[in-house]
Amino acid sequence: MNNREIIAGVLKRDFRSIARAITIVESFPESSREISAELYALSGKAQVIGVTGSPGAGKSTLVDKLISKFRADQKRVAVLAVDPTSPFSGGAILGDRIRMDRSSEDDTVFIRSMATRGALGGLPRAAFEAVTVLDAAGFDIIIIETVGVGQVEVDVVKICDTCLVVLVPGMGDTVQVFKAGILEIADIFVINKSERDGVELLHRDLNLLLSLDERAEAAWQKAIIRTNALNSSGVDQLVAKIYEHRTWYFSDSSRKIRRERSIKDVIVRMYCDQLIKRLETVNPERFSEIILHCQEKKIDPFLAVEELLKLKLFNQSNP
Ligand SMILES: Nc1nc2c(ncn2[C@@H]2O[C@H](COP(=O)(O)OP(=O)(O)O)[C@@H](O)[C@H]2O)c(=O)[nH]1
Ligand SMILES: [Mg+2]
Repeated sequence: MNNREIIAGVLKRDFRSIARAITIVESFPESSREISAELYALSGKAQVIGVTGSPGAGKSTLVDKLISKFRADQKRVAVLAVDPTSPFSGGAILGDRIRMDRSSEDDTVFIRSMATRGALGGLPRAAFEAVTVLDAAGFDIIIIETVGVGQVEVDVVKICDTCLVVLVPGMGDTVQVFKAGILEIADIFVINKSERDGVELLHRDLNLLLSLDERAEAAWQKAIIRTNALNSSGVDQLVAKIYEHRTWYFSDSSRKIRRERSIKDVIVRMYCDQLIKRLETVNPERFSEIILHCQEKKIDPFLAVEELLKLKLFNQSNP
């Protein structure tokens, strides 16, 4: 399949083409350019939902249930699992998986995992481009499941429109939420496994946390929803909240601000990648020499950077 065929396939929502396009943006960013350029202009309609939280919090189980609900509402759903361990073992998905393999016209659920390591130019860029592909393909809802609350996860979640943070009573991860800067980007807190002891305590902790959030925009009241992903209790309320957020988001200027921020993130990241590549290819001898001088304490790192900045990285004809 050449890029033309892939693009045409993506626009027809052909699953094989979509999978191919995502592989390209993930592993061959150089050749993804043509695909991205064309599809980017056609993207922007989907609601991108980030689902983050500690391993074992029940994200995948919850995503399974969300998919069923969205499908019942006639939505086309795509899932990017940024977590190789995500099983998606739920019955609803199993059926979808089988159908996915057939890649027939009426397929509505696309599931794909993305490697946390090895995505050239970083995972957030790859995820951003994968979202572009799925969005242009006409999925109404794109869910990104990402494990943990580390920096990479936060960066991935930044590209989402609606951010769900999944917490579990008794795991003490409210502190994590605070530390990792998740609080600012969370739109909906999900207390999963809410049948467990400690649910009231966690709910109270979260309320307290929210009341301390200085940046709380009056516009969107961050919500706390209790769920039990095993028996689906609370899932309807969660979905209602997700739709509510979409309505608000698409009508409020916050969307613009958030998109601006995430696009800036992605551009800056790509810019840095280019810079590093140039450093390594345009004048590798000088680059090595500067590193060596720094290592030998002839110059300090600040001076090393100044030396690097003097290199003419972009005025030369080599690519
Ligand atoms: N008791 C209980 N177990 C749950 C609930 N949600 C998920 N689980 C279980 O928690 C474990 C981890 O779930 P999983 O969805 O893989 O978590 P993830 O790592 O966050 O994706 C699985 O054994 C699930 O069956 C829940 O609401 N209550
Ligand atoms: Mg999972």
